[in-house]
Amino acid sequence: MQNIEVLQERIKNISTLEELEELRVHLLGRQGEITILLKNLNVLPVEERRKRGNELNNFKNEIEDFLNNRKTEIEEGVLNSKLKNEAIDIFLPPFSLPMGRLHILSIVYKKVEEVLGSLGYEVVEGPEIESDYYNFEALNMPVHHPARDMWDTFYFENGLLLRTHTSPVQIRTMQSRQPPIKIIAPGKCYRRDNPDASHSPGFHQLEGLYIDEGVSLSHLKGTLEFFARAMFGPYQEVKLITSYYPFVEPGLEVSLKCVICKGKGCITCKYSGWLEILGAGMVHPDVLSRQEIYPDKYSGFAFGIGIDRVAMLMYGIKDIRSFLENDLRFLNQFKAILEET
Ligand code: FA5
Repeated sequence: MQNIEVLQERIKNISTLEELEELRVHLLGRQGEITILLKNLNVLPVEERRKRGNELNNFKNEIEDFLNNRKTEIEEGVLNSKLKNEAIDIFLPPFSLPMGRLHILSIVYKKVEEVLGSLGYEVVEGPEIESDYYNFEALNMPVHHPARDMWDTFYFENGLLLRTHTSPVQIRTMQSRQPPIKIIAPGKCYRRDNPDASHSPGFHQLEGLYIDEGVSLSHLKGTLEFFARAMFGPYQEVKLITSYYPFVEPGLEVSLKCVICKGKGCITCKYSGWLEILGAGMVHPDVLSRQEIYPDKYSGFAFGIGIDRVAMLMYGIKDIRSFLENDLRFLNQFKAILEET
C-alpha cells in the first residue's frame, strides 16, 4: 500500500473523472486495497485491532476527502472550459438570413391607404374575376356600348372576365351598404394593352367612392389635391382635365408632371411631359339609381388611381414592366425605403 503523500500526489495528477473513479474502486471498492485491509483487521489482537483500525479509518477518510475534492475540481474544470468554448457573444451581428419583404407596390398601396385612411376611407375588396354586369353594365355600359372599347378585355369562355378596373367594387359596395359610403378598394386589374413603358396587361388600381348628401365636385377636387400633395409633396405639379367615363358626370383625369424628364418629354410620359395617374368624376345619377340610391337625396364621387404609375413617379422608375420582372437587383434598390416604413 502506497503512503498517503504518494497517493495524494497520484490523485492530484489525475485529470479525468474516469481515471479518478478507477482509482477509487481500486482503493475503496468492495475488493479495494483499503477495504481488504479493513476486513483483515479481525485477525489482529483486540488492542492492536483498535489502534490499526483507527489509523486505517483516518487514512481511508483522508483518501476519500482527497478523491472527492479532486472530483469537484475536475468537474468545475470541465464546466469552465465548456462555458468558455460555448460562450455566446451577444454583441456579434446576427447571421443575415434571406428574408422576404414587401414589394415596392405593396409599400405604395400602404402609403395611399394611410393618406386616404386619414380622410376616413375604409378598405374593402372585390373579386378579380368579374361578371359583365359589374365590370360594364352596372357602370352605364350596356352590351355594344362603344365605351367598352376603352377597356380591351380578357374574357373566359363562360362569359366571365378579368376585371379591367376596380370600379366594379363601387357597385358591389352600393349593393351591400347604405350611404354614407366612404370606401377605397385596392386590387389587380387586367387589360389586353400592349406592354410599353407606362402600360402593362396586369396592373394595380385603387378605387375610391364617397356617397353622401351634398357631396360635390369641389369635395372631389379637394380630395385629389390633398392626395397628390400628401404623396408627392407640395411642389409637385398636378393637372386636372375633363375626361369621359360613362359612369361619372362630369369626368376628370389627373396627371402629374413627369418626374423622369421634369416635364421635358421622355419615353415614360410618351413625350407629353405629364403622366396620367387617375380617372375620377361625380358618380352618374343612373349608376346610383340602378342600385336604389336616390340621386335626389345623395350624390357622390369616385376615383381610380393607377398605383403602378404613382410608384413610378414617386421613385423615378422609367418602365412599368420592372415591377413584374422579379429582378432582385431592381427590387433590392428599395430596401432602404422598406426599412423606413
Ligand atoms: C379607369 O380605369 C376608371 N375605372 C377610373 C375611374 C374610376 C374613373 C372612378 C372615374 C371614376 P382608366 O382606364 O383611365 O380609368 O385607368 C385609371 C388609371 O389606371 C390610369 O390613369 C392609369 O394610371 C392606370 N392604368 C390604366 N391602364 C393601365 C395599364 N395598362 N397599365 C398601367 N396602368 C394603367
